[in-house]
Formats: sequence, C-alpha cells, structure tokens
Amino acid sequence: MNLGTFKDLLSSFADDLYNDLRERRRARVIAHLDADGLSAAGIIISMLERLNVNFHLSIAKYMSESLIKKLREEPYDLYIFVDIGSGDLDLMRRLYEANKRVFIIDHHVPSYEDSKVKQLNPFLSGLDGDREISGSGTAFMLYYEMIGDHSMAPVAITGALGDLQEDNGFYGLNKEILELAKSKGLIEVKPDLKLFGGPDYPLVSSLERTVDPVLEGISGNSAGALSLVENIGIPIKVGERWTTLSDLTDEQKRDLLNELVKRAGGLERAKSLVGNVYVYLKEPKGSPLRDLNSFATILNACGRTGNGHIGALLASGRRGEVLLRAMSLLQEYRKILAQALDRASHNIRKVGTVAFIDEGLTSDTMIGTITSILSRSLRDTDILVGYAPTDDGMIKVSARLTEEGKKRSLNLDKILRLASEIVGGSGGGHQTAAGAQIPKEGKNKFENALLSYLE
Ligand SMILES: [Mn+2]
Repeated sequence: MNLGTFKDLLSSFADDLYNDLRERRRARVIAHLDADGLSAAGIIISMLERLNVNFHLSIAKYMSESLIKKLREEPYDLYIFVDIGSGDLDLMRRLYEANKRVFIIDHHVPSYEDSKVKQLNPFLSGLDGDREISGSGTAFMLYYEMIGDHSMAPVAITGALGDLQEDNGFYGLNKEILELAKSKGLIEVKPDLKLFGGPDYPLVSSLERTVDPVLEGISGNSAGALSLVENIGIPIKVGERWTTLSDLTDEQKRDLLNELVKRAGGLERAKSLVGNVYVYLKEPKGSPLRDLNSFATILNACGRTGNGHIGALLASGRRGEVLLRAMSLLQEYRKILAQALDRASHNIRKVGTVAFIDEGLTSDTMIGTITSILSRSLRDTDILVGYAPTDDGMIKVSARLTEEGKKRSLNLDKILRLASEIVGGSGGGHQTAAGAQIPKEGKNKFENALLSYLE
C-alpha cells in the first residue's frame, strides 16, 4: 500500500481547498445520491460548517451535459464534487473553462489527471478505490486533515458498507479508519446475525424490517415477525422494554437462525444474514442508526426516493425530525422497490450469457439496485444489464457481474466504458458493477459491442 503519496496528495489538496474556501466563503457542493455519496456529503457539509463556509448542496444521480450546463450558469465560483466527478473529467473541464474552481473528492476510476481540476482520489496514489476506500472515506480523510477530529469516522465506514467494500472485514485505508474509530470508542465490530437495526434494536421490528434476503412471511409483516419470535419461545419483552438480539442466549439465536434460513429459502440465500456487525456506540440503543449497515440502508432510501438532502443531513449528525422523515422514506422506498423487482424479474431478456432488463420497467434511480439484487440469483448468466430512461432523453445503463461472471474475472468498468464510447455515450465504474449513459438510438450498437467483448 502506497500511503505515503496519498498523504502528500491529501495535504496539498487540503491546502488548495482551504485557501480557496478562505477567500470565497461559499461553495457549491454536488454529491452522488447513493449511501456512500450521502455519507460523504454529510462529512463535507460538516467540514464547511466547522470552517464557517456557506454552501449550497445538490444531490446528483450522475454527471450529465445538462447538469454541467446548469452549474456553469450558477453564480458560484467554487465547486466541490463528492463521490462523483472523477469519471467525467471532460464535463468537469467545461466548468473550469467557465472560470470556476473545481475540486473533486472521489474514489471512482479517474478518466485522467488534469492540472486544472483538483482531484482527491485514491487511484491517483496507486490505492484501490474499489476496495480500500470509499467516497465517504476519502471525504473523511480530508475532514480529519482539515479539522483534526475523528468523530465522523463511523460515517466514513457507513459509506464503505453502502458501497459493499466490506468482505469479512476492511482493507487498506478503510481498515485504518475503522481502527481509529475502534480505538476512540466509536465503533464496535462483532460477528452476529445481521438484522435491520442491529443487536440493540427491538427484535420484532428488526425481523420485520430485514429485507435482504427476503424472509418469507416476515419481511414487511409485523404479525408474522411477532409470531415467529413467540413460536421459538422468546419472550417479546424483557421487563418494560422490547427484547433485542443482544438479550438472546446462544441457543435462542441458533433456533432463530435455523428458522430464518428456512424463511430465506436455503443456506445460500441466507448467507448475508451472518457476518460482521458494526455498532455505532455513540447512537442510543434502539436507534436504527446504531447499526451502520442499517444507517447505509436508510441513506440509500433517502437518495433513491429523491430526498438525498435528508440523508446528507442525517449523515452530518442531525437527528429528531430528520431521522423520523428518513424512516418514513425507508418505508416508501421498500414499497416502490418490491413492485419494481417483481416487474423486472418477470421481464428478463437473455442473449447468450447476458441478461437484459429493458427500459420502461423502472426508473433511473432504481435500476442500479434492481440489477444488484437480481444479479445475485441469476443462473447461467455472466452479466445483468438494466436500462432506464434519463431525465435528459438518454438511456441509463446499469450492469452487474453475477457470481459466474466474477469467476470469469470480467471487467465491467472497461466493457461499459468501451461499449458506451462507441455510441457516443460515457460509462465506467468498478470491475463488478458499472454504469453508462448512452443515446437512445445507440442501444442496439451498444449491446452488440458489449456482447462482442465477451467472446
Ligand atoms: Mn462511492
């Protein structure tokens, strides 16, 4: 790991940004709408508040011509992009050509280096932004450098969980941030059942709100969750308060897990029910944010329902009304997602080992989630590709490797980049998950190009 050069990049980026902020006292912030982007946004707006800088925050699904056009016309001259931007340097250049100062805090593969656009990106120091650090981790490193305060470290871990960088633990800078959070008493990690809300959340609500995997008769069903707990012989309350997972004996936990495996439809599907649980010790017991995986789930729901600003405020540390609103967005999101999943799974088109979900079945904010979920259960398939119409008349493409595709070591970042460029679009992302935007009339040509790279 080449931490030395990242530390150099970090301190020069921080100096440049600090000087610009001190001069201008206001900034335009654009953040990506997923859990990592909103975690990163929360960290950056906290930083700006601590530095007494006014800001205007927007949440973006992705960079586009129309967004850059709009931003160019705005009366700001300092722009900060968070968890977005590195893959779209051609668009970013158009901002500094309009005399704007551009700062990017991102962990997506950069299109290239450009002296005019300041990028804080682990890839530029030889670190792996797919695995070793997230957008929120990158934002946290900057926050820590500027403010010297570790309290936002759990938010950085939340974003990394949202971007699925945890795999039996964390690596690289993620691990360093986690160790910092542990040493300061902010996070505790333990292997446990991974239910919504974590080990200190009311068990019946935990079960009802766990949807990954879907638990037959329990997910979204409070009566079902209640009767499951009763049937196993677990009392619903301990004294005056609701029973939580932490109250269970090892034997009760084993009985519960056995029942959940059945309800999930087998061991393979139930795999994600067991693993590391990340407990945010500063959140009160009974708060859904005490479990960082659930925190990420809630942020994601805020973004996908078009309410990313609520998620960013939550990540910055606001609670009360903001948390209540976020929880109702989670409920709304789950309803929409269940309907979209049902439609998409009944309309899959196969060409060789690639499965397609055509546009018209779901929105461009949901298609990524739909392809992520469905890619886990597809057989005899290497790649799942989903399409959805965008606001500016293009097609959004979302692609995921299946388990089989991962074994073949296909590289979706490269495949989507090449195939979208052929039709005048743009794309890229990570090796196992990537996206693109292409013109409508280029869909067939895009698809043929994509298929040709698999031969
Ligand atoms: Mn990210």
